[in-house]
Amino acid sequence: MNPATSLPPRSVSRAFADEGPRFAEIEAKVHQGQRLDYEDGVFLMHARDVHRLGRIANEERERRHGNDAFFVVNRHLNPSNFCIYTCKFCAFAKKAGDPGGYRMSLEQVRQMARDEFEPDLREVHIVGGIDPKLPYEYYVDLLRVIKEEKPEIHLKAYTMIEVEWLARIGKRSVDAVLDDLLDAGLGSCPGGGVEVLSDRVHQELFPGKLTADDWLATARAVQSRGIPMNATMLYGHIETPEELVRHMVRIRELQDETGGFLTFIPLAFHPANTELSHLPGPTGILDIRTIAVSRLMVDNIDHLKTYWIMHGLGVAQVALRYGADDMDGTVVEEKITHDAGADSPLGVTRDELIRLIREAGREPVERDTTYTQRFPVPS
Ligand code: V47
Repeated sequence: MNPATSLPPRSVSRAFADEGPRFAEIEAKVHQGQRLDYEDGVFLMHARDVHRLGRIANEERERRHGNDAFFVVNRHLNPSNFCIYTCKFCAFAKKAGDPGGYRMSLEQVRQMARDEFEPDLREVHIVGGIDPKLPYEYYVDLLRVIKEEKPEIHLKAYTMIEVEWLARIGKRSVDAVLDDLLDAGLGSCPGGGVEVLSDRVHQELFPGKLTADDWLATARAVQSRGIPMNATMLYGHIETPEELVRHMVRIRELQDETGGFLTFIPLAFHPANTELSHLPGPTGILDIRTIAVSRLMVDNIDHLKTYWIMHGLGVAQVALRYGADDMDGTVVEEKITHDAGADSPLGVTRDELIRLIREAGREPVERDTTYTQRFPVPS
């Protein structure tokens, strides 16, 4: 027999021939614009031919965004690391008396905005611990202080965990909290705090924090006020592939209802200095698989972010060819992942992001937070 004639079609690996028919079904659905179902997602989370999965995700990514790869010139601000919650995956949170605990005064925030914010900064990403010592007014005034110093900067501030906490300590409805935050300059909300929408994982890793239903209800309230937000998904710890697919489906269901999510962001768990430090953390293949499956399953959120702080710069470059279209930003000073052992840099320059994106064969596009404006990048 001529070995050449017995080869499977080009780029379909012989080693994974048993997966061929199922992949072909999924490919046909994607090409026809049909929604993948939960079982499709579970198949893809287990499929051995990650390259074929990536090729389908990449086609879908290029259909939506061509060769563009987005980034934002931003920085992170974590006003306090004191937190009432004890989440097993977290190395950032401190209790009173712990070494390394800090809380910024509003005057320190003002000084930082005045003296340290870069001239081309477009976004500040603000998230902190649930600090029992900070009053309601601090959260509102913190936004106001930054806006007084730098009115043009977009404030992406406070997860659903913080929004719900503010309603509690402020003795107000979530809607009234949002009124105050909007009045002080809130532009959008980051997607953290959701972790995995699974009661089992919630019970095991972050009991006491918002349940899946409560996170979704708070997100619904935020989005129905017209506030754009993101959704994250923390993977690579004790969750099962099925739980990740269920998370994607639940986020997608809310997006069908509201349309308010801008970006979906899979976050790679870092175990060091956490109660889960015995776990190995995600592998490169799980990173790439999760990106690709997210692109295909979360079909109604336009953007998919590879958060290079957690993926590392190398995996983030590869992710841009496996479904991701956004590399987040310059970040400047990251604490949550670096407290948990990340070996990525604390931040990168705009020029470095542009270089990394170009090296991945993509066209860098500097964006604002909501993807409504694009800014020229040097050629
Ligand atoms: O909610 C905590 C996660 C999140 C660890 O909206 C950990 O644009 C890995 O939400 N290993 C905060 N992850 C970060 C976040 C985020 C990041 C970038 C962009 C956006 C956005 C949002 O980090 C937390 C939690 O899920 N996290 N500890 C850890 N050890």
